[in-house]
Amino acid sequence: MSRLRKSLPEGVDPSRLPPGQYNTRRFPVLHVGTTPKVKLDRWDFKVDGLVQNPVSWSFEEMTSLPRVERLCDIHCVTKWSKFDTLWEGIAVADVLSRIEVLPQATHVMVIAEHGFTSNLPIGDFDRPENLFALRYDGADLAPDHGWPMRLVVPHLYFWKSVKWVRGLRFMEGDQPGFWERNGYHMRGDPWAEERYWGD
Ligand SMILES: Nc1nc2c(c(=O)[nH]1)N[C@H]1C(S)=C(S)[C@@H](COP(=O)(O)O)O[C@H]1N2
Ligand SMILES: [Mo]
Repeated sequence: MSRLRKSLPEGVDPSRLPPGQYNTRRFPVLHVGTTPKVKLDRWDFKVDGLVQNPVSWSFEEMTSLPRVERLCDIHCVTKWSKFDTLWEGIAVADVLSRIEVLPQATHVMVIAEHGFTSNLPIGDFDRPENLFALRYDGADLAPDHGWPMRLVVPHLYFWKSVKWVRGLRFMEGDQPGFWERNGYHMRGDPWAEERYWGD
């Protein structure tokens, strides 16, 4: 039996593991800076840039949107992957249905507490499996994993899944976010091993 096979949970299809990744059952915590102390009564979710109707939603408004569940595999650029992670939250598609994005917008900057950012092409952002997660594995998100809300974009490396998310800015053309300015790839497709600049 190959090493790759042995590192996978029983019965998991090895084709689910992208090149250069290993499987873990743990849930490592990775971020720059400290975990923000979020106050829900001062929390808002702002959408601006190239939109017809900039919005600012309170936590109550945001969390009154319909809930969805998603089961997905996640892949970190530091080479761990985790299978069958269960999230509950608000579908990105549902948020987008309430915003009129202008036709010239091509990318979105996802904005978090402490000014953390990550950039995505709109085509990677507007996918049915993406969600703004409020809960993981049946419980509210842990503060370290992004409480009260994080983005989950399972088909790209996990640094695009912005924790403590607070807003979106729609842009014409691409701009690097925090990790993308510091050596990470602009897109981050794990299946193409788009890890760092020049990959
Ligand atoms: N706000 C914020 N979100 C972030 C980060 C960060 O530094 N700040 N790091 C990213 C990186 S590099 C990874 S690998 C994942 C880790 O998520 P986890 O700690 O829940 O495993 O969060 C991503 N989201
Ligand atoms: Mo990461």
